[in-house]
Amino acid sequence: MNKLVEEQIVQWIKMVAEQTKPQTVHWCDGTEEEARRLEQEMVSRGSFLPLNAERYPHSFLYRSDPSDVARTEHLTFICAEDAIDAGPTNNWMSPSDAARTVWPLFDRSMNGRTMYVVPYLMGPPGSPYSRVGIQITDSEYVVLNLRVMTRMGRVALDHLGASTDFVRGIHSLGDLSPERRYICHFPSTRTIWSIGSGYGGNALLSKKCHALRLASVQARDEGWLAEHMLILGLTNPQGATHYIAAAFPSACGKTNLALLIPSLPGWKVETIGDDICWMHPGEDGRLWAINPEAGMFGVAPGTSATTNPNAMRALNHDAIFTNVALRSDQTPWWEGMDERPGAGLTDWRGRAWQKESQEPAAHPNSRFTVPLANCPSIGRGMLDPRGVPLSAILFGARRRTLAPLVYEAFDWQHGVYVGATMASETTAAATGALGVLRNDPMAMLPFCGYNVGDYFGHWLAIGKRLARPPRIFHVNWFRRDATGKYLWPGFGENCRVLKWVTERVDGAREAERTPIGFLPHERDLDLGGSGVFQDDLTKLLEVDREEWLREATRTGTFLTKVGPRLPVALRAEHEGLLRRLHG
Ligand code: SAT
Ligand code: MN
Repeated sequence: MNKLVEEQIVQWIKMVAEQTKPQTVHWCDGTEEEARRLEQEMVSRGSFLPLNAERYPHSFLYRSDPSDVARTEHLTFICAEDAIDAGPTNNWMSPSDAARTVWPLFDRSMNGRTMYVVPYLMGPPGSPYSRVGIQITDSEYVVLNLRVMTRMGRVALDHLGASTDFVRGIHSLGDLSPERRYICHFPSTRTIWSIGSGYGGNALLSKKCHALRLASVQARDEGWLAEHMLILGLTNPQGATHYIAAAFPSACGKTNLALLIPSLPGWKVETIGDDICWMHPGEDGRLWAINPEAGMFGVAPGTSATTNPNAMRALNHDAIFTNVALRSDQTPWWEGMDERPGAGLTDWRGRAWQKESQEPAAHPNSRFTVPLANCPSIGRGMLDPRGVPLSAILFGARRRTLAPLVYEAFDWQHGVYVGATMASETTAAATGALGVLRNDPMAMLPFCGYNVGDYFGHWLAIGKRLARPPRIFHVNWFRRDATGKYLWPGFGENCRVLKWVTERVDGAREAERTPIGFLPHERDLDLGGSGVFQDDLTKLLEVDREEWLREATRTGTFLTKVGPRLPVALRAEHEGLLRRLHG
């Protein structure tokens, strides 16, 4: 960082301090000593509970305010100058309205607290694709989480060099009242204001606010893509590796897929990222991906030694747990963990848990924060400044009906249509009703920082620059039968689908052409030892024309809502699907 850049940063910090009036200002260096000191402060204040030091060394439980446990999409705004640039899927607030109504909430909001200045780097050090942000916050919990999720301190300022191109994030807990909670994004000044929440995606501004909402705008301007995707490497028994990126809405199994241990002998998965992916067209005509993050902020419930052994190994040391339950031996517990909770369980709010209470002991959106370096499956590609070249992109939804286990798009343009029109059932990752089907284009509905019609156009434009584009697939692990039973076992068995995906990429498998795309021949999905019945596989690969026609009507309504900026090519894809379904 040079002198001029430093001056700019200091000026900005002074301006924020004048508004928020903290007791002191502390520049975070990201060191071990600094983290230990903050942890001790949290422990002595009672905000951090040290966990059983033998079973969970150097790990803590944090309980958030019970009204602050998930992202609040209705309080999240894109503050573009013109409403049309936020588009039909975002809440819009004009920058002047934000200045009038939101900025005053920061007035004295840090009174009596320390203001932390957190420089962070998104992406591998030394990568031309990495970006810097500086987050101001008055929450020690946020600082400690950012230290896991990003590369924090000196490394970020060094990366900045003589550039002032960094994202400015201002975060304050305020009074934590949902009435005075706002998460505002200003694309033109690359600035974020977040007040009234200490929860993950609302408060760790590096994550959704920077690496998705603002980065998506930057990516549009500069010719790349910022996506809500995991990245994994899949190596077959012959030793050939394919990299795959996969978009799923929040709490639909990205972390489980990214850390998968294949049930098929001889296959291996390495983890590059579990939530966010920045992709750049390379000179070789391929699409190259980096993970901007350094840690995982994973959903705890459902994580177990059976469903995700790598996660269980990653989270039993140096972890922060948020809103999980606590056993009497000071170990964390959540629904879906294989181990029994035993007597004397304390629920996520800190109350004695009653078995009869019907309420879950851990909050359904409870989380673990751990460095990706903890993860046994971590891949070396995660640190490669060039990223990893993608062979395939998966779009995944949570659908109890309709969507088959897997199908492949005809080409890039059709794949963009498949991603753009995906719909998924809502989860506990955001406040609001659960299990409601909604369109969630590319799993970016809550995270695309600009007009979604322009976003689709940008995807189409990127495809034109790729001589060797990744193939695009749609997957659904969540299909159920009439009794509600899941038809597919998921987790480690998902490698059987990934295997077919890579075989398609290698040109080693024929497929069946259907109106919605290419489906596997039943014989080509290797089911040996999976326990899946042939009947169920038939159902999993079924394309019901009537059902798809009803879906197409729903999709048509969504495309109309996208409005005048919907690319004509996607309208044409829609017409094409209708013709094929009628044909
Ligand atoms: O809370 S986060 O937004 O970071 C997690 C998620 O919802 O994907
Ligand atoms: Mn996510």
